[in-house]
This record gives sequence, C-alpha cells and structure tokens, in this order.
Amino acid sequence: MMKKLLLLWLLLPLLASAQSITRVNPTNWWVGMKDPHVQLLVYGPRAGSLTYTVNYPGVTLTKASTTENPNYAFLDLTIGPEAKPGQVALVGRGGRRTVTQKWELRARDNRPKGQGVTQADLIYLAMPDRFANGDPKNDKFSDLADPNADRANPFYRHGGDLAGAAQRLNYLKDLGVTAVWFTPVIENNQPLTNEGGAMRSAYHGYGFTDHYTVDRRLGGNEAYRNFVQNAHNLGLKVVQDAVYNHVGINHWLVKDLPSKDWLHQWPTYTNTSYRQQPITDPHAAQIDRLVTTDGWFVPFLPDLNQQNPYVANFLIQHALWSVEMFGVDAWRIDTYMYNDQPFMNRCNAALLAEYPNIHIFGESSVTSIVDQAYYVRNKIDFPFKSNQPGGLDFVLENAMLAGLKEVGTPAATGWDGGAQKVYQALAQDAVYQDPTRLVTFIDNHDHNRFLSEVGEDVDRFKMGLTWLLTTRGIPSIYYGTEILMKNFKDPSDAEVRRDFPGGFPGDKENKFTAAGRTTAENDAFNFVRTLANYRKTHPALSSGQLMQYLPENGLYVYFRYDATGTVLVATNTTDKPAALPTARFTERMSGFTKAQNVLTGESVADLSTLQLPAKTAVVLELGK
Ligand SMILES: [Ca+2]
Ligand SMILES: [Ca+2]
Repeated sequence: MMKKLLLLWLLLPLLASAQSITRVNPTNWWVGMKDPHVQLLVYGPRAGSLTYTVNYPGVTLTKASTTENPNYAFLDLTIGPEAKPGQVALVGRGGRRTVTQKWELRARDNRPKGQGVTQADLIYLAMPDRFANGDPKNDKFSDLADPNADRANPFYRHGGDLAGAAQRLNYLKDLGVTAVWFTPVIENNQPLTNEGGAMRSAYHGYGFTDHYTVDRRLGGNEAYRNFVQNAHNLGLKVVQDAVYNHVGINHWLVKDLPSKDWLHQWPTYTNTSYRQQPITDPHAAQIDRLVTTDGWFVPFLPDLNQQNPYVANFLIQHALWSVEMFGVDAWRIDTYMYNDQPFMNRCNAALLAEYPNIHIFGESSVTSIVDQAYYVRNKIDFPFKSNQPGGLDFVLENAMLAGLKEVGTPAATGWDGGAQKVYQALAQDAVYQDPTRLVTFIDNHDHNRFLSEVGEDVDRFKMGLTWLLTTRGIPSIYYGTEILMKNFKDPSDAEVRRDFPGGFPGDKENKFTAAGRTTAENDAFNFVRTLANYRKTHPALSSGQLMQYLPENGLYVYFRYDATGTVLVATNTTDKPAALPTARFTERMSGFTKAQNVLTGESVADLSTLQLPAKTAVVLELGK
C-alpha cells in the first residue's frame, strides 16, 4: 500500500503536466457548408506541443499551427463534399502520450435561417434580462462570477430570460412586430464591475466570456434554439446582437491569451476616444485613428486585435456557427466603427456568402451623414469601401428627435426648424447605395426613452412613431415604447432599462394585456399596432418609393408609392389646425379622388385641400 502511494506521489507531477484538450472552438461544424474550411482553436494544458492527425473520410487536416502560448493549437480543416456527419477524432501525439478528442460534424438542418429583414419588417429591441422572466430557477447561480439577482437593484440582473420572452411572442405578433432583436444572449460570466461609482452586473450582455455558450441565466443554448424556433413558427424573425470589437475581461481566452497580440496592447491603459472623425477625416493623424479603433471601450472590455488572423477566423466562424446553430435571420453589430474595417468586410462577406439573404446592420453612433455612409455601402470616394448592407440610422434618429422637440413651438416654422430637420436628413440619401436598408429608430437601450425626449407630449410621440413607421428604412422600436415607458438616463442608463411591467412573477400590473394597461397606454399601444399592421399588408409602405416635398410653414408632406398604391403622410408641426391645398402635390396625387385615413378609418371625399389638425401627422391611403 505504501509503495503504491509512493509511486502515485512520484507520478503526480508527470500527470499534472500531461498534455490534454479541454476545449475546441467551434464546438462543432457542419458538412455541406459553402466554404469547406474551418480552423479549430484547440485548447488545453500544452495542447500546442502535440502533433495532430485527423483520420476521417472527407476531412483533411491541411495545417497545424501554434502560437507563443503552448496551450493552444490551431488546426485548419477542409471538409470535403464526401464528408458525412459524425464524430471526428482529433488525435494529438506527444512523446509516448496520445490524446484523442472527439469533435462533431453535423448535418445541416433545413429550418429557416438567415432570412434577413427588409422594410417590410418591424424590429422590436428588448433586453432579455428586463423583459420577462419565464424561469425563476435560472435567475442566479452561485458558481458564476456574479452570483446576484435582485430586482430592487437597478444595476443587478433581474432574472428575465428567453423562456419568458418566448411566452410573449404572441403579444409581439399582435403588436405588429415581425422581428425580435435582443441585446446579446451569449454568456457574460463577468464579475460585478464599478461603473460610475456603482457596482454593476453585465446584464446588458456586451462582455462575452464564452462565445459558444448562451448565458445559462437566459436559459442556455437550448432555450435560444427553442426561442428562434417558436418565433419562426409564428412568422417572426430573430436578430442576433454580435460583438466583435471586444470581449469580457473574464473571457476564458483572455485569462490565458493565445498570444499577447490577441488584444490591442498599449504601454499604459488607453481608452478609445469614442471620436468618430479620425476614421473618415482625410487630415487625421494616425495616432488619433489608432486611439479610436484600438483603444479599449472600457477597462473591463479588452479590445480584440482583428488583424491577428487567428482572432479574425475565430470571430468569423462564430458568426457563421451562430446562424447555422440557432437559425437567426439578421445580424446587428455592436460598436461597428471601433472595429478593424477590412476585418468587418471579410466578416460580412463570409456571412453573405453562406446566407445571401441575411441582413447585417451595425451600430455606428455618429452625427454626420458622411460618417454614417462610411460604414455602409456608399457612393462616396472614400479610400476604404465598406461592404456592409445596412446600418443603424443615427443621423435620422437625431433629426427626428431634434425636429419633434420643436413641434408646436415657433421654431417649427423656422428655416431649419421642426420637420425641416427630417427632410434635410433624408434629402442626403444619395450618399448610400441603398438607404432603404438602414435600420431606423427613435430610442434604444443607450438613449433616453422616446416619450421623455419629446417632453411626454403624446402628439409629438405619435408624430415621431408615424414618421418612423412610414418613411424609408427598416423600423425598430425599443421595448416598452408602445406602453409609454419613459425616463431619461438620469442618474444612469438603468432608468431606460426598467422591467417590462407584467413580465416578472409577482408584478402588480401586467401591461402585456389590454386590461392591465391604462387608457393612455392602450391608446399608444393601439396606435403602434394600427400602423404596424397596416404597413405589413401595404407594399407602398413596405417596399414603395419615397417622395418628399420641401416643408412649408411647418407642414411636411411625403408619399410612399408603388404600382399597387399610394400613401400620403401630411404632418402639421404647428400648434394650430391647417388647411393645405394639394395642387403642389399633383405629381403624386393626380388621378386620386378620395382617401381613407389609416389611423382613424375616416373617409376623405375632397382631396383638393387637406385638413390637418395641430401637431398631427395624417396618414392617408389614396383611392380613385
Ligand atoms: Ca429567469
Ligand atoms: Ca477596437
């Protein structure tokens, strides 16, 4: 017995240093992908010191590479057309030791995926932690870096999850929503971090710690797959929120970096300046560009070096894997302008090659048309040409909010006042290859809630929603806007990320039902529902052309039209009723003799003069 123990004691250091494989990313792949190549990131104690072979029909190991960290190997595989689904054995040999790791090749399923979103869609943005809690058992886990959940604390997790959201899909469908976009669902096993003097959880989801795991507090991979399937069954699409720019400081790759240049390293901590101009400025200094793109977003979100080819492959493959595994339809990209733009083009091209209909729209929080155009397919002679099909339209959001704040004031009739701001933003659409692919919005999880932005003025609120749901672009609304949720980001962004009332066990009010909403909330909900459902069935709004007329005297008129119909939107931004002769609009109105008010259902028998109530946008379907 003593001898055996002694032997074990002598062997222990050898066993501890034995090579092994503990992770392979991607965690699986598929046969029959258009691009037959995949690069496996293989991790484990001294996994990089093994010599690898793969003996599987149709699968070829074309290259094995290592980095300065002996715990990593990178295996380039080619999956030939003859390869069948099954368990591929990755065999690593080192001295007398042989390590075998199984890695799965699956058959592709024929469920819908990568369907894309167009102007025919209405996207609903929700934070899953704050929307609905379907499973209180997964609210918190004691083995995670942040073991807390507490709805009384605005900065902690509140327990919302994918099961809860799935239970509300019928609510969204009834509202007229056609696509759901969640803030990221991928694991954020981050500790509480000090932001602005308060300890905060990563409930927003923007600090990934394991790309291949959906956060178990949201229900994990299975719940996400189920959510997408349930959404598809109801005819709704799903948008995934992707983050390439950074990861969480607790990401397993960051804890044992494959190479120092996996991240952007600076002599001392360097934050991004958050400045947009150095990227497009032809006069910019190189250092200003570098700080914008390679500076860290915040100290606990390390900035990825996408010029490192292993990093690039890791991120691109994860994007493909996510669409194939979960069946998502569109791809929203966080902090688009802080990424390496040639990398972004490669990533977009890879997604579009595999899923030609998928829509990709990034977040570039900019204030000028030129800067916004830079990050999408454009017609400007920039030295770098983006291939991104869409983007979030921050410029139009700014214009709408600024214009709406002047509605009902003397400024509404000023030279650049009120609706002029919206008109002028849209008048510059010539810079885009296709402005209809921009995703439009009037609030989101990072901005003040829309109702508060417009001074809780319901007329302005309805006018803004009317513009959003009838002008060009793919509209998106932020959860709770339809039930008059309000607040400024004061004292913090938690104020615009409050729980949806009725989504959580024990809630006193349930605003998912008409009975649980106040009269005013039902009025807002029904307003959105009417327009959202109308645009679903009227191609003039969902795919028609836009023609806008120069606003005059605070009155702004535009048309959406195609061969099947014409919709007129006339906005009176002044505080007095107006009678607007229509002779000026003959180019679009000729031949039409009557109209139906889409919002009120009223018939309009005389189109020669439009009667426009104060502070109101009238939507008319023209008839002959
Ligand atoms: Ca939960
Ligand atoms: Ca960056």
